[in-house]
Amino acid sequence: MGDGHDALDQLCINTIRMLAVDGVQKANSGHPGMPMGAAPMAYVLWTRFLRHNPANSTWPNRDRFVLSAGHGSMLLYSLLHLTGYDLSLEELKNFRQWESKTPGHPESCCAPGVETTTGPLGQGFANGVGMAIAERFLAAHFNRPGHPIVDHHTYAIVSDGDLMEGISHEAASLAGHLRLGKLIYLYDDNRISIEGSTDLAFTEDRGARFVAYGWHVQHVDDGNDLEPITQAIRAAQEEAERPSLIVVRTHIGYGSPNKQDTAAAHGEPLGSDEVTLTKENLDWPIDPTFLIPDEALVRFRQALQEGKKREEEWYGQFQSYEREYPQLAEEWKRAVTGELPAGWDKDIPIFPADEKGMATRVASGTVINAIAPHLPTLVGGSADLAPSTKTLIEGTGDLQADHYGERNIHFGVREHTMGGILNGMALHGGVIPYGATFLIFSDYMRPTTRLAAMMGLKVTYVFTHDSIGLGEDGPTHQPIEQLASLRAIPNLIVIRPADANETAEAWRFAIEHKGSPVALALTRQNLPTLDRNKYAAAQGLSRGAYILSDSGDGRPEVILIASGSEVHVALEAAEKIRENGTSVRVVNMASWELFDGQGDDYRNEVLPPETAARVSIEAGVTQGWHRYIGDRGEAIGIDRFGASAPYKVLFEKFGLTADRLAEKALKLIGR
Ligand SMILES: Cc1ncc(C[n+]2csc(CCOP(=O)(O)OP(=O)(O)O)c2C)c(N)n1
Repeated sequence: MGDGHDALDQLCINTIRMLAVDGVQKANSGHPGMPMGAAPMAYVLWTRFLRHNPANSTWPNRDRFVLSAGHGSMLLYSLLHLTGYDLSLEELKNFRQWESKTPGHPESCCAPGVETTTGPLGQGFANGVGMAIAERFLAAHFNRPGHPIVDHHTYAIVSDGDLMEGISHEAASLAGHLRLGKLIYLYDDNRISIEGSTDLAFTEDRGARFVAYGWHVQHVDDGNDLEPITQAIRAAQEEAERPSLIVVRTHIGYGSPNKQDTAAAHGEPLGSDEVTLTKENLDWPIDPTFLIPDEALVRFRQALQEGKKREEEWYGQFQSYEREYPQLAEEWKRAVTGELPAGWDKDIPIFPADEKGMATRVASGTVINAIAPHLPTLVGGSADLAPSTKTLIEGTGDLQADHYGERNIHFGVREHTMGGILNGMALHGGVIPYGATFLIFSDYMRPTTRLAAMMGLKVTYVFTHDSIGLGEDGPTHQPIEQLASLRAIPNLIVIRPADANETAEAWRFAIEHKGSPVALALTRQNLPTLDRNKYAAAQGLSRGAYILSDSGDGRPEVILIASGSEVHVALEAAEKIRENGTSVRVVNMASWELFDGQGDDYRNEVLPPETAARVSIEAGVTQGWHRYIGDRGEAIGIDRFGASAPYKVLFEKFGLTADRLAEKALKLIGR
């Protein structure tokens, strides 16, 4: 053991280890090995560096800590309990049990101090990069000379699995490019994953890879030696220009005589015999379990006093900032609470009726630029498709190293990490993040979208080129099953507007909404801008589905239900059906999720149960539409991959035409 490693340190480290061992043993499932090996670095970080206040886990200028290797959750839970967060020892004993605050993997919902939900490897890595970007942006935007009100580090513990996953490669590349000097990752280099040694599949020089990405890389050869870990973190803090990776050689299951350095320590309890041997080996009492020696607790709980002092100091700084810059301070408070400034939407245009119309992606670009001046923390970008997704904010530059206060982020061709970064930005708070790509490539970011939904994050996705309507690029680029697959994600709101004014309403909703991400599906091709004197107002979109056009006495014989570009096909079909003397209703179903959230009365008003003759039309798989059209309904869609041809030809060939829709509808009612 090196300098700076006294008996109390050892006691504290073993306390973390044994809480993890006992927690996993009691739950009879979990991952003891990672916490046992990583306990010393976690201890050093949490007791010597991390600036946090366990009594207020939402203090905005706290350092962020991400346990990217979420399977080692007992490490985080132990640290949270020991340093005085509102997470009782009972909760640690309830690890992995129903309604405990200590689920199998850390979830942002549950215990204070869990900054993000991790478990799918690599996600936490990307989230940390997003947090660090948000920190730099907010610092550039709000700090004034002598008033660094935003000034914190983002730390993570990352594992072999994290570094194997592609998302971390993408995130590391961008973090290096952006020179995120306040990002400090400790790599738990234990060289074991589930199938055994990392030599089976992971043999590149990891450190060299990060050097090539532009990171500052240090090595600590003995993960039990506190002094070199301390020095490395200090050096990482001093490095302002590059993100830091500290490669710490550790031993999975450290202290377990038969399981240390083996995959057996990774994902199952040590077993009661081995727990006993381990405790003997580390000179730890076998009973009681969940033992926290008083001296260790006193040491850890110093975090409460230190945290209180730090937060008070910060608050003092903030008050003087507020005196000097009252307006900015107001803006800051709004940004961190997520409150919108009055009149933020006042410049959203009303698009005049126009047969030629515009693509909804173009309308979206116009709306972004109408709201951006009023929403100074609206920040976003695209995965190298901004000219196509129309997501650039005009009048502001590119967010780059040394220009962190600009609002256009270039994520590069890195959809997966874009999603993870957006999540990290939303988790950090203070910013309103959005990201854009083609709808087809939402597949590349699905794991991050799922986590955004799970965490209820306010993130907006701009997914353009939303159907075969993109034309000649062909089946690789034409979304077919993507709408259905996004709709399958719980707590994700998907909106597919039918014209420019609905696009404006969709953005209005996305900006005002809290508690779930919103995905906008937008067209490449022009769509007519509907005449709202003839058709119902675009505000109906906020209810998910609304009656756009109706004939007769409000008791239609047949209902056409459509989304996005196919709404126009439905309107044309309705004209044909009416010529026949049949009463027909066109329901614009822009968002299933919003419609499903309406009361029975409204839903029955829009889709009266007595009208069983219903036809849906959407340029994607028909899966799911029967929920709205019922057993007797017909769904028109595309249950195959697309094709390369001009888009009008494709709509014709795939049968997404007004004639076919009218014919099907009439046939349903026997005409
Ligand atoms: C994306 C993803 N794929 C697979 C898994 C399943 N899994 C959990 S831990 C793990 C191996 C992790 O090895 P490592 O990161 O080195 O953790 P350690 O063995 O050090 O605990 C795998 C494959 C996962 N959690 N996430």
